[in-house]
Amino acid sequence: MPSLILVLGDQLSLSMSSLKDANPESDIVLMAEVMEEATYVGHHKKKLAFVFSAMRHFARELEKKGFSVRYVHLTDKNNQGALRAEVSRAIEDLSDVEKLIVTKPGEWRLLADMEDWPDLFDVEVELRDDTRFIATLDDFSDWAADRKQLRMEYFYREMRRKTGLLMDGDEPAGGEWNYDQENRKRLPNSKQTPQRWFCEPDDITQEVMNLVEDQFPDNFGRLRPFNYGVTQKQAEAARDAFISDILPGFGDYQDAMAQEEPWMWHSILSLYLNVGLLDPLDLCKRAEAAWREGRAPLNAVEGFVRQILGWREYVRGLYWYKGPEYKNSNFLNAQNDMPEFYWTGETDMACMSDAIQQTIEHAYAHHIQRLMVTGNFALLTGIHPDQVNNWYMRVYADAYEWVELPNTHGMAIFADGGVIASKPYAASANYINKMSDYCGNCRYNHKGRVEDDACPFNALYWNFLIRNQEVLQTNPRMGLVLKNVDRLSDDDRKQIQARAASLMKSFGMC
Ligand code: FAD
Ligand code: DLZ
Repeated sequence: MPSLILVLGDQLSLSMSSLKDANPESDIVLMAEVMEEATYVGHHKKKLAFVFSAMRHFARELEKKGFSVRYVHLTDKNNQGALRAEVSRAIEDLSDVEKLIVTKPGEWRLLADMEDWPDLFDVEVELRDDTRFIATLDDFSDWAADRKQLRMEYFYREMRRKTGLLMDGDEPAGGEWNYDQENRKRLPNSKQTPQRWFCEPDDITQEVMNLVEDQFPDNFGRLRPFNYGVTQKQAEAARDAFISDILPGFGDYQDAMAQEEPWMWHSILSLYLNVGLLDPLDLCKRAEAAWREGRAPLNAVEGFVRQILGWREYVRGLYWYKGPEYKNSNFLNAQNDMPEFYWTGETDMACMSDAIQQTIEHAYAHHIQRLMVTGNFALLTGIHPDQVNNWYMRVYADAYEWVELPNTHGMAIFADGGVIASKPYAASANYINKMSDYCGNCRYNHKGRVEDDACPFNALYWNFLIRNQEVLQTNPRMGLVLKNVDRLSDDDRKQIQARAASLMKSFGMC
């Protein structure tokens, strides 16, 4: 008897649990472009083009494998605009469907909706676990259950042991678990960044780009040129080019930033991983093989594997472990509005302008820009967590709540009070200057604190510490930094607070 298999826009893997026992002869795969998913946040135009084009290409792949695919285009006359309504319409139209099979979605919002489906539809509904991750959700909760602190590093070590990745017997390869200390080089002026793999849009992507232009003209971001891959084959080509040409340099400059250098040695693979065009375990194994065969150094490969086997798996586990209430905390009582320049990049702060302009252009910024530039600014100025989370969901091609939320809410703005980070990632211009060439190209002086031309990050940093001194006082990792606040004279404090207030006013924040 036929089953209807719903495949979502970020479930584009032939190995999906929903497809594992599918019978192409009898089963029907449903894929639907719907306004509800396209508008629950106002996605970047490039993300919309990427997801719709990747969905259309995946439907073709399924058809080549002999599946019947019921593909609903966004502008189809009868499109009901929501996944549940499209499932309902498909069940009605097909009349002999006995069972609906879906792999669980990546967001609480949609899972809550799907959990009502058994009561709504006259067919059996089977929600299957998403098996594309290296750790199961039970693995994560078993690990987390008796711990006071859920630090990524210990989860990562457990995952290394579990998978055997970068292990020599029971010991970590090279003797250390973590080569983070070797991943903090500044980019020398003379060093050229490498050429990257990109591709030209085919007819399907061109058609989707026209659709996005037509239906979402006011969304954030620049649509053209569009050069991301949209098929598994293209994602694999991007992966192979990364492993052979870029990975060897990944470690050294992992934390570095440079003006008009959006990619550095980063992989630009998150958008493919997150929709299922690449497999995370396979990617880690390929990176490990590059080290074992002498094609990449250990600090690079360990750093890369840590991002995927460690951070990516950890934030996903934590998102589901903490539940939908996780996003409601506001530990630092941040209440301010996001300044307009987050949407335009029009600010004299060279680092903010560059990170935001790249985001507009590419729907991409690398991790340190997200954390230590735009995230740090939001932390220091106390932008309300809902606004910060909303911004990160809207502007990046790889944004899905399971990965965006822990990174933003926990890592960047400490709104969870320390579930993820042991202390706030608050930094002054000193850090940005150390890790980038931004300050040399900026109209602000990175050394000044309260003068008219002083870098805003400095007064905002000190003001952040003054404002949050009491609530951070009990954090053992903040002791040293807060001692410096105690040393400020009354006059220093007043000047810092006055400068911070005047900056915030000039940014339209209060
Ligand atoms: P690389 O630097 O090449 O890293 C390799 C891979 O490791 C990435 O492709 C990604 O899959 C994984 N990875 C690296 N860091 C993290 C991390 N902290 N958490 C989870 N996976 C990680 N990543 C997303 O995929 N989607 C998001 O919506 C997202 N939002 C973020 C918001 C903030 C505030 C911060 C600080 C980070 C966020 N990240 C997010 C994590 C990280 O910034 C991106 O994964 C990375 O920049 C993607 O670029 P890349 O593929 O070149 O990564
Ligand atoms: C991101 C996205 C977009 C823009 N559009 C669709 C869509 O039209 N149909 C669909 O099935 N999925 C889409 N997606 C991906 C979903 O939003 C994603 O599956 C959920 O957020 C769960 O992770």
